[in-house]
Amino acid sequence: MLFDINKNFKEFTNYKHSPAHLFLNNAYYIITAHTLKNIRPFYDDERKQILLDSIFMNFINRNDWKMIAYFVADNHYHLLMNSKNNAGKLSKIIADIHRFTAITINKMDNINGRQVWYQYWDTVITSENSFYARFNYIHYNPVKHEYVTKSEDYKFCSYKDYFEKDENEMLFIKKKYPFDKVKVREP
Ligand code: NI
Repeated sequence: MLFDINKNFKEFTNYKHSPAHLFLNNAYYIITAHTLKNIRPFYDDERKQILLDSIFMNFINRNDWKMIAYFVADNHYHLLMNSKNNAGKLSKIIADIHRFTAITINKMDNINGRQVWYQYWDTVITSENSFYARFNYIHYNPVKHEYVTKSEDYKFCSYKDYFEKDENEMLFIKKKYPFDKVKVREP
């Protein structure tokens, strides 16, 4: 399998009676954020790249999270990540990404003070099935949102990288862990 994930799920079960929004180090998070209703600020490749770069810069370079899967669209993104030792910084990281990208995009489009982002949601993943179902769900997003007919053709999604590395394993995972019952917030 692609990831050695069992240890982390075991760690999570030790905490299962804790409040729902406790931040868990070395846990897998699915994170979704979308923009204010009816606006599509990241409407071209240049703008999507700014958002994706900011996600990588803030989560990975500045706070050492690990990226598992990502999808970036005109008006939302989904991430599957490991928090490593910086789970408590999640809301600060997101705030930094959203502040920077809003200012940058508004400047490019000459729109003063527009609110770009609406909200974000995070969920800790608690089982291997759930992990891979969400992994598949994120990777179906380029097709789901009608950007392309094959996910490997979409530039702003991690699927193409996995597909290039091991097409057969990706198809195996897709078959083994169906994502049709996965509930992820969508705009
Ligand atoms: Ni989506």
